[in-house]
Parts: sequence; C-alpha cells; structure tokens
Amino acid sequence: MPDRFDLPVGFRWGAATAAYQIEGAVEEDGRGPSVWDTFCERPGAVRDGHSGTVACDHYHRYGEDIELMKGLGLDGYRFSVAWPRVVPAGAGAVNPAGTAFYDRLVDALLEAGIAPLPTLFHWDLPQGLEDAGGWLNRDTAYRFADYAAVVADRLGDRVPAWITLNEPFVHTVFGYALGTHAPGRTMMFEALPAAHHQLLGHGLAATVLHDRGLEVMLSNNLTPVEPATPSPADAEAAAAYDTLHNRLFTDPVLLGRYPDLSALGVPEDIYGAVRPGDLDLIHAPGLDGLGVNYYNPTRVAAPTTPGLLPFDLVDIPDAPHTAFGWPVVPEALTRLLLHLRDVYGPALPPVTITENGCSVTEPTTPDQPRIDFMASHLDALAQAVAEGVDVRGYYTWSLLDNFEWAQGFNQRFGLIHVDFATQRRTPRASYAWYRDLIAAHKARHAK
Ligand code: IFM
Repeated sequence: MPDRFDLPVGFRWGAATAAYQIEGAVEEDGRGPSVWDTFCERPGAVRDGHSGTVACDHYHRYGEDIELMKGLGLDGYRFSVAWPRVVPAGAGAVNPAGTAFYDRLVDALLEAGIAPLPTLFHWDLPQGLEDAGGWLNRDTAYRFADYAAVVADRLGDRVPAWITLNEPFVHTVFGYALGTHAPGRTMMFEALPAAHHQLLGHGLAATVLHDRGLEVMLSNNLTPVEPATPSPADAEAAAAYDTLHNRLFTDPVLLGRYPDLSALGVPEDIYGAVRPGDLDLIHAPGLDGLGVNYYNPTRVAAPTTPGLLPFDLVDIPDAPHTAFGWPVVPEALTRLLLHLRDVYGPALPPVTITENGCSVTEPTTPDQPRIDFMASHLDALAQAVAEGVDVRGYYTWSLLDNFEWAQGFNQRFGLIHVDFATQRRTPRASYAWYRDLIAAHKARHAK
C-alpha cells in the first residue's frame, strides 16, 4: 500500500477500547458493581436489554486480543482500567486480583512491543460512590485521586503515560443531564457540578501521576460547531453550544478558567460547586498531551422553543451518515485541530487522536465504509499536521466490536468483528488496510 499520509517519524499508531465495553467478568475475582451494571438492569435503558456482563470476554481472552494487536503492528493500545475492579467499593480496600489483571495485561502488551496507554476513568464509576452522590459529590474527586495513586504505584514502573478521564462532556451530559447513560440522572444544566468534580478529579489525579514522574493526558470528545445559517441568532446558539460541549471541558485545564456560562443560564460558580483554589488544582498540574476524540461536527440553530435550551441541534443532511446516524465530515477534523491551535496557542500541548472511527451496518464485507472513513480522517489529520499542528498519534475506535453503551451490541465499531454468541474474532478488511498502512509508514521512515 502506498504511504499517502505524510505523518512524522515516531507518529504513534494505536487502537482503543474501554473496560466495561470489552472486559465482561463483572462478578469475577472480587470486582465490585459499577453504575453501568446497575443501569443495564433498568428496563428499557439499553437497547435489546444488552449489558456488559460478558461483552467481548476480554478479561479471559486478552492474550488472543494482544496477538491480534500484534498482527496490526500497533505502537500503542489505549484501554481503560475498571475502577470497581481495583477498588471495588470505590474507596478503601484494594482488590489484589484486580490490580493483578492489569499487571498481566501490561506485561503481555510490553512483551508484544505495544505501549500501554491506560485511561483511569471511562464511565464505570463504582456503584458505592454513586450511592453517595457520584460525581455530584465533591468527595468523588478525592477518591479518584486515591485510586489513581493505587494504579500508578502498581503499573507506573512500566507505563509512562496516562489518561485521567475519558470524555467528561459525554459522561456529564448523557449520564447526569439527559439520563440516557449511567447513572441515568435527568438534571439538565444542574448536572454541571458533575463536570466540575470530574475536572477537579483530573487535576488531583494529574498531581498524583506527575509526582511519580508520569505523563498525563485528558481525552475529550470535541466537536467543531457550525451555525446552521449566517444569522446572528444561529451564531449565538452555536457559541452557546461550543461553550457547553468544548470549552467548558478544555478552558479550565488549559487556561485555568471557565468560559462565560451566562448563555447557558448557569451561574459562574456552577451552582456552588467551584470553590476558591479549584481552578488552580485543575490547571496547575499542566497537561503533557491533549487527547482528542473526534467523530463528527455539530450543526446548531437558534432554539425553536424558547425557554428550554439556548440552542437546537440540527442534522447535516448534505453529509453521508454512519450506521449510528452520525454525519461523516472528515475535513471538520482539520478545522477542529487548527481551531484548537488558534484558540489555545502556546497553552495547547501536543495532541493525540485518542478515538476516531465509525459504526458500520452489517454485513460489513468488504468493509469499505470503515476504510473510507479512516482514510479520509487520516488525510484530514495529515493536513492539520502539514499546517503546523503537533499531532503525535492516532488511536482508532475500536479494536473490537463491543458494548456500545445505550445501543448495546447494535453498533459495530471494530476493525475486528466479534460474534458475541461464540466470542469468535474475525478481522475485517479494515484490519488488513490499517495493518498495511502502519507497515508502509514504518517502511518509509526506516529508509
Ligand atoms: O464507544 C464510545 C466510547 O466509549 C467513547 N467515545 C465514543 C465511542 C463511540 O460512541
């Protein structure tokens, strides 16, 4: 395959997953319950009543999965550590069988020549902490830092770089504002203290990791926001949505301040959650890299029903759509990366694309939509790099078909097909395509 993506030497090729989406084994070896175990039991919460109880059974099959990663020639593998596996109640006693699993996983990855990139929190909060208020309770941020210390002390000798949180926007909005994800609360804007406490947890955990000489990233799901028309009302609505989705989660970490939240009708202290000194705790540790999860841009119009939300989200009908119904607009990734550079300037650390991919309707032979999706997004990424954005790596979402949250197993994002009845893994054409792409990139730089 020709190496058409002009990406720098040392650019890291990876694939990503998350614990609850692949591990299964939810009741094994002392793992405690998480909010997702509870949510999946709620009638109607997850499509077809699916749950992550078995998922891809990766807990038992990680060896086979690492062989498949090796076959791809991956430089890095992004996975998440299940907090309830390591600290079953969320606070207090550590489960030695839980830390031992991640020990084995890390050792097997290193043995295969693949750099582990763990995320500490990918939405599976221990149920015990949820019972005490979850991320609405400030104390959860401190318990997160304690858990970060446990994991870092165990794995930090072999794992130099860490991601604290995955997509605090999605967790806050779907989990606490709209209730379509665990823990299923419907608080609308009053959910935002959960965002602040996650960011506080990030800052406290970042200090823990830095104190141990480890690098820290934070992965956000970022979306370029575009007004539906050039009208001032649509522009205002787009700015409000950009504040909620992007800037609320990036400004405090990179700039040490929250954006103006007045367009959302949210008080400056986020309903009393922001205490003096918090923004320093969030910002001062600094970030060694920003993880960008990119799927699609968002088109926004002025609200048709005044008084509810300050924006309406509208479709992008001129774009093709994935099986999930998400618009496919690769050039918006270039725009997003250039925008980050322009808005944050020297405050922007090196970027890694920590997720990008699409779900494709079965049957996926010959899997062309996924290949086209990846190729066009890598072109868009290479364009941003050519224009000067420092992007260090690309982790495709996802290595395997897996439990896609409220959609259950109905959205297939994997380079590898998983038959959930037999657990048989079958690499798709996109797997071979990505393998050849990685090999071509390495061959070019070896010359
Ligand atoms: O599956 C999710 C992942 O857990 C977080 N980012 C988006 C993916 C696709 O929806």
